[in-house]
Amino acid sequence: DKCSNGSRGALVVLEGLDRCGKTSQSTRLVKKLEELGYPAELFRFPDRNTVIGKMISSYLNSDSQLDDHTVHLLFSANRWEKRSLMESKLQSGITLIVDRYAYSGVAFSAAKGLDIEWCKAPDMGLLAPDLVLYLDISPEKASERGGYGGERYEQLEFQKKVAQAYQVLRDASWKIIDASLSVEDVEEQMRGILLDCAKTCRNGKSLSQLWL
Ligand code: NYM
Repeated sequence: DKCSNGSRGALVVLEGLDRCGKTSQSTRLVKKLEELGYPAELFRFPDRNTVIGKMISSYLNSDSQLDDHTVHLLFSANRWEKRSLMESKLQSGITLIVDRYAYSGVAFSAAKGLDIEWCKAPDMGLLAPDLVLYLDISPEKASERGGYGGERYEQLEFQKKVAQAYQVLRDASWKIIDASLSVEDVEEQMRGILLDCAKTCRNGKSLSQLWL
């Protein structure tokens, strides 16, 4: 068993605009890791299965209205309610592929005009990712992909603002993936980077905290 020597899994986050392909790529990466002998699981935020997640889901479907700050804090709380579970999975040797994380929280709220520092504050102290993969696609191209599903935020003008907020947020450690290519070619760009990261974590890199 991979965990018997105490080595941990990697925390890998996929970020990007709506319709950038994160969800199908996350599923593929979990399968690929498993094939290569790295136990892996998929997490996604928002996690709509919790009580808080159901409030978020209702807001996204426009079944409820919430103040921008309120919903921002709900998204953050939804990550906090998974923090200890994520930590124990990582410590037991499981690599987590996470479809959206705190960066989505900041980018989408900043796109509404909220202050970036205010947006970051509630997520400080969450587990810091070992790797952030940014699936880069133009808002125009993303909007052409099978159309948007009609949820809140799925509009071209808003997505342009989200893209700008991600630009402000990203740092040199992020890996920028060309997400305009085929599913196979997008995965190909990520595979090597992902395996390097999984190896580094297995070899004892320690977990750290976000934005502290
Ligand atoms: N979203 C997601 C936020 O606004 N803040 C967050 O913290 C997170 C995690 O929710 N348009 C937005 C981005 C998406 C929407 O996500 C639902 P998904 O990946 O479509 O289920």
